[in-house]
Amino acid sequence: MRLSRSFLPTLKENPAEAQITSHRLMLRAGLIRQTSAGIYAWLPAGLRVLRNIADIVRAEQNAIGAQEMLMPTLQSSELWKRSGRYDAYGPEMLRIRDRHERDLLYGPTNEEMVTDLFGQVVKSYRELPQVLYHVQWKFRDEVRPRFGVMRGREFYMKDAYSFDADYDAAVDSYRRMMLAYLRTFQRLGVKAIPMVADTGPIGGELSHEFLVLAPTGESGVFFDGALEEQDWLSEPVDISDRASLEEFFRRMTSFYAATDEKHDEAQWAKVPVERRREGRGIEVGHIFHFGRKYTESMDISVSGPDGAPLFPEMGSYGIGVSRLVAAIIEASHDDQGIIWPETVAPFAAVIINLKNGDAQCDEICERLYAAAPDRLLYDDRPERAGVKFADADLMGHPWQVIVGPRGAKAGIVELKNRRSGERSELDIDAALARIGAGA
Ligand code: 5CA
Repeated sequence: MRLSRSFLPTLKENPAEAQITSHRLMLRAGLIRQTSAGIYAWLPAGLRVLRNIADIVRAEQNAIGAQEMLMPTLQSSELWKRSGRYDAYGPEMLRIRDRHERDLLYGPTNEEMVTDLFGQVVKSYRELPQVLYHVQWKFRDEVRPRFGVMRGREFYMKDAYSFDADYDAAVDSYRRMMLAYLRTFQRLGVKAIPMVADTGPIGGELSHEFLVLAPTGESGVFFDGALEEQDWLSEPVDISDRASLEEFFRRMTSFYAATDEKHDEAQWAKVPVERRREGRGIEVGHIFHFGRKYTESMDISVSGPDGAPLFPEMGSYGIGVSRLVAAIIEASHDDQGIIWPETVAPFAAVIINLKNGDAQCDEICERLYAAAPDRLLYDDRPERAGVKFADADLMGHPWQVIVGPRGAKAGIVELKNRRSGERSELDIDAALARIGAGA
């Protein structure tokens, strides 16, 4: 993308309405704009980040055998009356009436709809397990939407639902999902700590929240620092083997981690002092096992081994995709701006032309840009170098390729790493190779 022609409105000043760093930086870096309270438009750079996150989430869901589908945002009130949640959900649910006076709602979550669809399709226990997911907009009419997309009214969520024949198989599904979550967050470049949680209005008995540490987090958290050091991507788990899943889960839950609601001083005292981590956390994911709550209340069964109706055991598994954009920024920024992890960055690098109109600078920039126009941002604006540097730091591209007249003569560019600040001088091909845009 050429910055001179892009819809990428950076701001020099801090917007008055933003109280926390991520909200300020998302507005200043031109990622989002508010369109009404708690509702945001995603501008081109913001949408790229949102998509990158969703794609990593999808890859790890697919890796454990979950199947992607897409359910609509609007749901019939009838579905929710069947589970008994239509009234129970209260004023957070946005209720809508169509021209035929039928009651609809904008989905805050999809347990009812997915259970109904499952019931229409799956008839025998032999077809289990089934794990279905979608990545879709949700609406919750929060009393106090705040902190930008961190607590929005409309937000983007990945929600998955598992259906199993019995409790043990449902626990296997839960553990597979736990592994997928740990791998997802690691790939996103955030340390999200799994903590035992309350199940709230979703219901159920087994539940974990995933929290990213940040001073503006809404929950107090206590955990064993060893959890931050684990490499879940190389954890040897055979996801088709119950004993292997159990061993993984035992190891993971052997480290202490709890939110303030579930904190236990006696257990905490057993964590070595130098490994105790205390702070605040942002919830970026939440997984639940709730058994037959929906299959029974909605009367959805399959035929069991003995021919009798079998009500599948369910779990649901959410990741706040739009909230993650903010959470990643809370965890990865400095005074100059955002520092994107390479896996989610909107652009792999920005090319900074220090002297627009200089034949050699222009030529080298064009050559660099042509290598991967879809993944590079070319700052071709007729601005001062200082403005370009400040915007590059603000937007947080992992690499800056700086092209000035002196180096250009010799075919050399300067490469700056946003995170480490390290600079090196390289020829064009070496620079492209380093930023992952080489031939
Ligand atoms: N049905 C279950 C799991 S699929 C469910 O809805 N879980 S949840 O309520 O915990 O939401 C899942 C995730 O969505 C949360 O962990 C959080 O990251 C995100 N989320 C929830 N409410 C909001 C909100 N108002 N703004 C942004 N993200 C939100």
